[in-house]
Amino acid sequence: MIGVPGERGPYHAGMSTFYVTTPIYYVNDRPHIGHCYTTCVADVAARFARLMGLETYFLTGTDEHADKVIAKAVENRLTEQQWVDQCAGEFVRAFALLGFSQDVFYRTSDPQHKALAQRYIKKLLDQGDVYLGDYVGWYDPSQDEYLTETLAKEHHYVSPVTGKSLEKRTEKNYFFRLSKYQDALAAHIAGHEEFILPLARRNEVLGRLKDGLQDVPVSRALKAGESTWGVLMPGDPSHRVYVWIEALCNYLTAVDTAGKRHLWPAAVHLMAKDILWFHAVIWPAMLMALGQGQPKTVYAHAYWVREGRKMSKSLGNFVDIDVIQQYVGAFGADALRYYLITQGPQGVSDADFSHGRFIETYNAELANGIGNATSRVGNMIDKYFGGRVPEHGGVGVLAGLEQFDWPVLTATAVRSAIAKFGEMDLAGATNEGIALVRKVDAYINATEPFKIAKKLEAEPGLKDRLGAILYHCAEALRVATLLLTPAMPVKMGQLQRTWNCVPAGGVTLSQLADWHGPHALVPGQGLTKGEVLFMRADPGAAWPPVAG
Ligand code: ME8
Repeated sequence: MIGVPGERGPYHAGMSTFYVTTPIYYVNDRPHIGHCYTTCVADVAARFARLMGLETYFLTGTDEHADKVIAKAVENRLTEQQWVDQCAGEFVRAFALLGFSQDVFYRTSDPQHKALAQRYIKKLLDQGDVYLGDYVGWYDPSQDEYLTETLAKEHHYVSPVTGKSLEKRTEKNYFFRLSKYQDALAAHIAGHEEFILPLARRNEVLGRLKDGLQDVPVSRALKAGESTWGVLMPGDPSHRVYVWIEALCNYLTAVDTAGKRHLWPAAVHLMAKDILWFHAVIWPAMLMALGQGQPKTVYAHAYWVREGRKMSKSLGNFVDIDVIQQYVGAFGADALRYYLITQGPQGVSDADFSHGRFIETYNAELANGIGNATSRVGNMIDKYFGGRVPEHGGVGVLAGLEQFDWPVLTATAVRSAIAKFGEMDLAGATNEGIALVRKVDAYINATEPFKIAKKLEAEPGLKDRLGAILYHCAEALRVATLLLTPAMPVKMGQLQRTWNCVPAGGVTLSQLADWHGPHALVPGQGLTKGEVLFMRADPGAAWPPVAG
């Protein structure tokens, strides 16, 4: 929860476009849960934004020009392009497994990106924001980046990531005049509380800014015979644009076309804390130099760790695409998406990917939660009302149940979910749907429709009350499915089809959810009970599943 006045996130009433991005991932790694997580958060945000009626554009993709790519291509006897095509394909496959709805899978080897990135750098050169100078620094070959003297010293001159020695290098380099933008950046961050989220991260960035900004190198000299893979420095083909600088440009190059320019500035750049500095300081300064608007929010989440330990290559404990495939195969993509969104490292604390926790969440909130509630209500409507939505009941039918004011309860849940979406609290927004399901459970416990049904033969007059109770349950669950759709589009779509309440296109969430509105369940319309949404999982079952 953000406790400061002002705007609290990237969404605000009155906005019409919503451009959401993930980092573009290095192609050399196989896709893993970290990449899928950020992209899942972006997907849920994009789906909420579409439900809000916003013109939404969701970008994810791959960063294909790192030096490591050249080495890997050589090692695999492929051209760079063949190698990146192959690796990018793995990301596309992983994202399809999880049902992500990106509008573009953008790749920096795309000619549009390369041409526009070069055009931006040329503009910076022409106006003196990029200049040629001498660079002496500590280079981390494993990460393809330079460390500042302070940072290199702090890490005893070895890579903070791999522990391998750093190399002291002097190079003729082009620099970006980052120092020039120090005050403007500090003012922008100070003036926009929603610019860096979560707030604790914003404070970290502000703290680091106070140490002062140095100009940053934006190119690397090519050695004789070295591959020219990447984006070359405009007017000086002996230099390649440093991959980070070029990669950041992707967010703008992707939409810097006649049909898409109106999508800029982006609503939100999503990433983990590792690359916040690039997104919250270097990129905004570049945008200032380019005369472009600032993204509304830069949101840095924390990390997934696995069973309490950092995921790393040396531990070989990544939840990688194969593991992801096992979860999707056994529980469905939506179950994994739900787990990622509600149990993931949004905010500042790391989250543990634990199989036990997955099963616990799955059973409590999906199988015994939305799955059970919809199945109970669907079965009773099928059995006692011939599969037709019952009447909602006239005055007095629900006497004694006034504390369950469903029109108010559902409207409050929707408002609160929208507010949480607005501050990028997608777990909170999704939980509003589950909280509504819990209220329906409490209502069923309080009204005991099963018991009423048993008395029907003796007291047929009770049928109106039973019908009204079930109408209220079903309608509240319909609203819950709307709030759960961004996280679980497949399962909620399945339920909406069997319940005959597939949301009409072009209608906003608030309109769809309106209890008294035209999208509410209509008495008399067919409501079939459908298949079990989420089969209960056996917590004692062997995992991973044994093949065959
Ligand atoms: O940094 N937990 O690419 P990258 C959560 N190409 N998220 C994680 C994670 C974890 N354990 N591990 C990775 C790059 N991520 C550059 C980006 S953008 C212009 C260039 C996610 O492949 C998270 O989003 O190393 C993190 O920021 C990103 O993967 C890093 O991806």
